[in-house]
Amino acid sequence: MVLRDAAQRLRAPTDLAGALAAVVGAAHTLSDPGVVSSFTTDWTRRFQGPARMVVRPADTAEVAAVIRACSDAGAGLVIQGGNTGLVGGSVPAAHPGPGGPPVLMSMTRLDGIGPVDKVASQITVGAGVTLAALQKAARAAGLEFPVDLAARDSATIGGMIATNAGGVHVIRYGGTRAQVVGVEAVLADGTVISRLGGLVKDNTGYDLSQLLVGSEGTLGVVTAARLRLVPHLPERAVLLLGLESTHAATELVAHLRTRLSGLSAAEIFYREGMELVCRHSGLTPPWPEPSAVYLLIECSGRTSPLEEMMEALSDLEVDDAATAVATDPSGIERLWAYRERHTESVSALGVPHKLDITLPLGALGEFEPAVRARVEEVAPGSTAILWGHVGDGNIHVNVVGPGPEDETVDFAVLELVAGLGGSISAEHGIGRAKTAWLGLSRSESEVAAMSAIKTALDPQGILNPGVLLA
Ligand code: 2HG
Ligand code: ZN
Repeated sequence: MVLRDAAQRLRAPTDLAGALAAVVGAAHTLSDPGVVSSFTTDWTRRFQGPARMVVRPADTAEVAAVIRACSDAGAGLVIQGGNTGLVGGSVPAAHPGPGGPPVLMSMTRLDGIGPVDKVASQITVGAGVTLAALQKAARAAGLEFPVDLAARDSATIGGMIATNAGGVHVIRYGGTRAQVVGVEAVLADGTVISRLGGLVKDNTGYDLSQLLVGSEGTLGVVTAARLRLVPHLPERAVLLLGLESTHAATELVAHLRTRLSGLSAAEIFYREGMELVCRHSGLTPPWPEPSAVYLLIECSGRTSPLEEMMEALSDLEVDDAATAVATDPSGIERLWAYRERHTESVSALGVPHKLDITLPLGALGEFEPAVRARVEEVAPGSTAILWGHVGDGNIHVNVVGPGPEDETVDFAVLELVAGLGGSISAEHGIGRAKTAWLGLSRSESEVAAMSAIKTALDPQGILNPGVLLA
């Protein structure tokens, strides 16, 4: 038995390469190291690992055949969309397990966009469709896909479903999970499950589509999705305010929630982020005197939300010298740029440790100074840049300085978060970055239940090995 396993492992790479080329075509089986390396390093550059080859299937049948071939060869399979994930979940492990490096399956060729179903306000798209392409298709029909995030031009719907991506409109519409009516997916044994019929109500047992949302490619490979659309709201107003503290920002958001019917985003960033973004992007700061905290509020509607916004502010004491408002597209883009350019600006500083966390809103005011102090304590001299979706209690703690392999600061921040009743991952997932600390946010019983589901659906452990569950 042992001898047979060993013989199979030795034979697998070449046999598997031939089998995969027969499925997807030689042109879509990539093994040139220079080409493969662009798939095997993640966006942050913190996570990378070897792959046997990259395969690029074109449709669900090819995905199923790739999975069957990998299963037969006992080879691991890493699934990748736009490679915009920030926790190493869509690149191979740095140190391959006993089965050798995995195959990396890129999903970007599954990029079909179905017609908008105006009666149901839904659309069916392939897993490899980018968020920007989906948004464009929805808008052409007077509708909108309500999830939005800065990586929209590369992030794919499959990846967003796998990670239950959040973005800037969760405060109004919920995250990706809330938009998924059903998915088509291939399970680890190559069987296909399909729930693309668009039924909004369907209580016929376990909701397998929703089980796959946020499963980070460990339970099945999503190949297509049926998605909810909402009305496109053409009128927008964006307000940028300078404030003194995180506490002041959460208080203000609490007030605005009761006053703004069109509230669609409430974002926070800080002086160090504003200065970094302006330095990196050549933007001019919104006002001369830097503020400690910046709060960006967006409202949208069929008619201009500006009046409602101004009225909501009228009974508050806001500093006019630290206030900017925009209602025209270029002004709105300019104000959003201060917020959206944080990720790229931080990456220009170095390889960041990205700690995407969420806290009960009432704890954010205490957390912000505490986390800065904790980072300085365990990684003196490093740079901490904080920003996030304040309306959701979601802060992105980015630390530049410690080496990519040094996890001291990661643990220190996540431990602090857990102690305050928060979660170690808000919207980016666990990936490879946080598997060691899953127990800070999930009980032993929960991890055991998750492992049982994984074993039932993927007994060989071939799908995204090492991601989410160690
Ligand atoms: C954002 O909200 C994204 O900007 C990325 O979730 C966060 O780069 C990050 O840490
Ligand atoms: Zn975010």
